[in-house]
Amino acid sequence: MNPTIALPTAFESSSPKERHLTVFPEIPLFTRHSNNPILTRQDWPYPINSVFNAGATLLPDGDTLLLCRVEDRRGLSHLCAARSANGIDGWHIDSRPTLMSNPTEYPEEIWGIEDPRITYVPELEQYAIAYTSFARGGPGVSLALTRDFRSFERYGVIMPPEDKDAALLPRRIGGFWALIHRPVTTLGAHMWISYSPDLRHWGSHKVILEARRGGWWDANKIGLCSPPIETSRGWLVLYHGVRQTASGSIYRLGLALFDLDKPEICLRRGDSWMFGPEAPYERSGDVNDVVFPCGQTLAADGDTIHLYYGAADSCIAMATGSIRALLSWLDANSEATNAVNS
Ligand code: BMA
Repeated sequence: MNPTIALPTAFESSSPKERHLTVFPEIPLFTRHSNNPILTRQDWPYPINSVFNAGATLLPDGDTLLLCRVEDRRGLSHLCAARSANGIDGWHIDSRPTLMSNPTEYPEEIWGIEDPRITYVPELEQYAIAYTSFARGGPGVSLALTRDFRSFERYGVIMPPEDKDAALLPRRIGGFWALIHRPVTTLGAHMWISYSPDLRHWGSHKVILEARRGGWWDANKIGLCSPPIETSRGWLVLYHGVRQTASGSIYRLGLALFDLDKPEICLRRGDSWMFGPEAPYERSGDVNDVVFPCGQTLAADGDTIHLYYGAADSCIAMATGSIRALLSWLDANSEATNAVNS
């Protein structure tokens, strides 16, 4: 549920001179909650290895629902719902897995299901969950619809391997559903958009944002984080960039803005990352140095974002940000562009 955000003129573009002065913001764009991590494996009602990378949404009663990726002690993942009145604590966690892989009917899920992104789709009056299905062919994108996070209509794999990091836009664009995803091709690990008349048949595939090259923080591999946020200026997209280092990968977050009516057009892309692993629970875990948001909720003010992210592939944390501040930062830290690459 992403209402369009009206922006005051104070947040219009700043000059290139200011841009250089504001590359590293003094005020963090996202503030970590003091209770972090808000969910760990110790909270779980059954034995697990880890809980991370949760999709998020607000339910009609105002509760926050997280659809968490839970890794069991075989190393395989399933999804489990946790509900809370304030989105911080007092979680009611389903006593059993909410959505398990079903390899008999869906062989693409033989090694589990991961990293759900939830989009509420008003036209369907349902939530669409795009998640990673994992099997011998590699990770692919699967889709399921639900009204209540108790029963699910599975659409099976909609993007074959190797593909992941997908979310559906909440409404049709020019009559077609639109899915952002991240296939890996000989071109690299870039973000693409595809369109469908019925959520089952997909085409008009286009690259929308390329991984940069060389020394950039987002060189070689990027992917969508949480579902795009609709604002009056465009679709605001958080994406992750992966920096390969001698001691492993670092997953950090960047920002980009895409045209509302033609979401394959990138209007702005931030130069630097704006959130990265710093807290101990982000720096150290099953996979060190990872922040990986799969969902956010928007407060009643229409501006405050509660960003839910997996930390070090071990636990779930929350950080608070402002859509206005993110757009203002993007203006100050990017070039306007119509190109997919920079
Ligand atoms: C990505 C995904 C995420 C994971 C991240 C860091 O490729 O598989 O699920 O959090 O790697 O391990």
